[in-house]
Amino acid sequence: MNTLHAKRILVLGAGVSGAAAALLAVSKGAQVDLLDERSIAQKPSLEAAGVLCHEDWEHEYWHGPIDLCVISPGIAANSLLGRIAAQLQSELVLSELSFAAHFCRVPLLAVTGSNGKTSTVEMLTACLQAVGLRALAAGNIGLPLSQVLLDAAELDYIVLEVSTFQMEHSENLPLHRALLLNLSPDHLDRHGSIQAYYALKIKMLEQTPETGMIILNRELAQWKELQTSLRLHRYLTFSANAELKADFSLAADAGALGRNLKGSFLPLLNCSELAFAGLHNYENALAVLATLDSLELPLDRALPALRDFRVGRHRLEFVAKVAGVSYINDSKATNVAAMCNALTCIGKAKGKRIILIAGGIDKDCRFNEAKTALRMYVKQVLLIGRARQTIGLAWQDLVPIEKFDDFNSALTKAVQIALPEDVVLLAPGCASYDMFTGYEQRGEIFIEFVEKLKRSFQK
Ligand code: UMA
Repeated sequence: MNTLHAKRILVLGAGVSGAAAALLAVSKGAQVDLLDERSIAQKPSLEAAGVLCHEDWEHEYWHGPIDLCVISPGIAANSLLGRIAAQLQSELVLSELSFAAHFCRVPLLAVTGSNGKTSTVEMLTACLQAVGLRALAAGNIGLPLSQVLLDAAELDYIVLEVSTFQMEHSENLPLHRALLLNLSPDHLDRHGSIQAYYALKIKMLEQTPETGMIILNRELAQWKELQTSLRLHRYLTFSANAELKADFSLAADAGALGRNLKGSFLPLLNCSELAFAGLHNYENALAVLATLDSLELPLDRALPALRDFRVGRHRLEFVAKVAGVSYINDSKATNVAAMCNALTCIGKAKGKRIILIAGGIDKDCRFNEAKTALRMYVKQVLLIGRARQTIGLAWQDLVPIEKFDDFNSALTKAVQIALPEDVVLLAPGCASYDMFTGYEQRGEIFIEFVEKLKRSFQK
């Protein structure tokens, strides 16, 4: 599929993915129709490039010949545009990722998992650049692969963050490396069941050509659903659990990251040298080391980039200490597993001193799974958002709980009840779209509130 000359392509969704896919298709000679249920922000530039834009689309069908339908990741099967795709033969429908990947000649290093994808993609990209390679982070991180191809920069590697939304209509992804970080329930509202969600994660490994290689969490290496992929591919493992003796591992005393070779542990980096903490972050760094090793790159040249790496905003971000209380923003914790990581990471250092602000849109996650971490580390829970009743019921016998109609009231309450040495932690375990434009806005409002509080104490 190097040219699409005179092919009719229907693109569903005109966000960043759909707009870039439409332009890519036009650049390959296709006639492109682009549909969106809302107005199309980039309509003038898209039409100038030859894309036929259909905004405010409200029909459940599309008449007209189609050679291919490219679907944006945000379009669920049960949505209006999703139903248009469902009426087509399944082999005619491709994800934006899969569509773009067919034209990509740069080796793709794909990262998936329930948590830590963005940090790992950023770490891996930084390490490749430190080794002197031209690497770019793309995919679910915010830059669609179609856009990377349109920009046509000279690259040695593209590091792709891959979501299950993107995998729904992906076929034959030509991946050079496929990394599976971890698996825990998420996005069940979209995929319907844990099995369906895990299957989409595993699909990324299954689609990797046999010439590619898999890098996976040692804890997943026994999963029966993964055995076919592991039989067909070479693979390396990593784990923060030293007992599992993964290829890349944390030391038994948790003081270093290193590799297990012929029964011996060879340290590569001391944890005290790293600018980030938390077992989940160490595990991401181990996944990066394993990937670099699989590419036969000199690890010693990548280590400075790992040492200096800082995890992005809204991820266990220390905001300030005010009146002896630490305020930590982990707005990116949008599922229960990420929330538990945050509780464990802070709780291990501080004990049962956390005032947890949680809630938002429940993605059918299992709030019961946070029970142990709550009992051990949380003294009070302040709940917000649409899921506050559901979460309240799941946790009612474990910790004192209070529910709030708005974020500001919950934050004000946290300040009132926090004692010196306590930690006020925003780790919602839920999506944010019921009250905010995204997890970024939720985190920014938290930070603004804490900074204002800090200033009021300085007066
Ligand atoms: N639209 C419809 N009908 C629908 C759904 C969407 O018409 O039923 C239209 C919207 O009006 C809008 C467009 O489709 O104009 C949006 O398309 P999209 O939701 O696919 O979003 P994009 O802007 O293309 O961004 C997508 C990813 N979005 C989603 O998966 C929801 C971005 O991930 C990704 O960064 C980007 O492609 C580049 O690859 C975001 C995300 O939230 C950050 N991802 C989820 C997550 O990380 O949890 C999976």
